Amino acid sequence: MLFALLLFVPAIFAASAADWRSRSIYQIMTDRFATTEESGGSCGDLDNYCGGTWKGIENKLSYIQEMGFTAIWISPINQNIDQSTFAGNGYHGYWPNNFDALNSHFGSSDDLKSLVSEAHARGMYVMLDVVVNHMAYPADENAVDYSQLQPFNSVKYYHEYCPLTLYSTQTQIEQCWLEGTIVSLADLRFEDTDVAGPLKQWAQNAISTYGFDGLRIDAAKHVSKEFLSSYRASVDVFTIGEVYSADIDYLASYQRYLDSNHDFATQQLVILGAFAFSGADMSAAMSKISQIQAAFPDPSLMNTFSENHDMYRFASINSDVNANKNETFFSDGIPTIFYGQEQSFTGNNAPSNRQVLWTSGYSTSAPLYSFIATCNQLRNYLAYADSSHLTTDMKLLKADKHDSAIQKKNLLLVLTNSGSTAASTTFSFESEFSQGTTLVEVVACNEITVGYNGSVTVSMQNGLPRIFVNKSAIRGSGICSN
Ligand SMILES: *[C@@H]1O[C@H](CO)[C@@H](O)[C@H](O)[C@H]1NC(C)=O
Ligand SMILES: *[C@@H]1O[C@H](CO)[C@@H](O)[C@H](O)[C@H]1NC(C)=O
Ligand SMILES: CC(=O)N[C@H]1CO[C@H](CO)[C@@H](O)[C@@H]1O
Repeated sequence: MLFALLLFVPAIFAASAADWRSRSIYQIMTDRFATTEESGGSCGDLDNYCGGTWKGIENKLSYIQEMGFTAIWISPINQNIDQSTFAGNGYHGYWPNNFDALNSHFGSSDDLKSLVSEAHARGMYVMLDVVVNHMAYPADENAVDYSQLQPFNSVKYYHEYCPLTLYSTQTQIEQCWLEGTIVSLADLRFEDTDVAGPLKQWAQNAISTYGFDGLRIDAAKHVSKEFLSSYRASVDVFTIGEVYSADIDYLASYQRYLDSNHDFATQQLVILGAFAFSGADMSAAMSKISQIQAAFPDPSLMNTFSENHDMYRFASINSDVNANKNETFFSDGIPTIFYGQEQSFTGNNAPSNRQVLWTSGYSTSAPLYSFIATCNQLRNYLAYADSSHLTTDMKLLKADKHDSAIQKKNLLLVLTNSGSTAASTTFSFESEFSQGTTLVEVVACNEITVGYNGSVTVSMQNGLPRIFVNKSAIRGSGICSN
């Protein structure tokens, strides 16, 4: 069935926000995903380099593409602090000390070009993670040797040291230094042209040299909105910002400066609220959806996710694999899965949530691998067949403590947080489909007919979601032989 995806691949050049809207993104931590030889030892120390490379990613693009993903997001590419004596190297990419050099652990410039061109040949976009807030030095703030940082090699390029302790004060958030535990994160004076200029120039060069289709801006909350907006204008590619906040209005305000932001509101209030915590109240969580839709300038461009490199893995909060099959894919935003999520990786705080994939015994027959593939296939098709699908907001039809029904145009999701061991129950509601419409249930491929005034009744069992789609809307897709 997956062959169908390849037919819908548009040509790649200067991807716009509208082009990104229909994508789904696989987030990779470059050091942890794949080695060049596609094998490699176990990683003794998750605080240090484990051996993943750009070549490794390139060699494993099929694993990602066969799950239906149409974009990847890779770790920052710059040289990071790296000392053999130092427990805590920048394997993750967020501790840059030289913007003029690539991170040689990940490979060569040619390897990176080759990864991007192979992704493009497959019709996949590549999003680059960029650091603009700070440079890193492996000592405390009094001992930073600025001459070692390139190109910002003088104290004049940095905000005067103050520890960021008051998260309620925007000036502190932007101008004080992030706590770097064992390293100093020297906070760049993004408001000065001799800092902002080179940062923009660097990004423009990276985009033109390697062909990246979008940027993910690390710690976007910690630079100013003015900087974000002029940076966005100068790079002229789609941008997703990391504005770590589940405050709906605060988060939404940033979408006026960047195309998109990670949707921490949906992640924490809706997804974790409905599915992750014991005693979760589906109805209370789902009631946030309309609030979120009203606040965001464009919910369809927000970035929906449930795990990332800084958060607890979902499976470490709720190990029930069926609870993990929920609405992430069919929210209004662009869905993103963090590498290993398809293998039900556990792990809470970093670095335990950043395990290596190659020693994990991963398999393409893992239950979430095929579930994600099905969800991607359906979303890719609906986006291709009907451009208004993605921009039609989800509508909550009904919710109680454990079950909910949500319609997004031709798609109907019936979700439960009751878990795998729950007894079978019946859930009835009125949909917006007209009486007599045939709905196909993906995965199982059975059909139901909508009753009087849109009514639908489904039985919920084993804590599994049920995903239905208007049969006429998938004609010719190959989905469930339609
Ligand atoms: C089902 O899909 C078809 C094709 O997109 C559409 O014409 C029809 O209106 C849809 N039916 C309902 C009830 O939404
Ligand atoms: C039909 O459905 C709509 C929407 O759910 C509801 O407001 C209305 O009361 C229903 N009418 C009847 C006759 O059931
Ligand atoms: C298949 C899928 O998208 N499952 C997601 C459901 O939501 C949780 C977070 O609440 C994710 O971790 C799952 O991957």
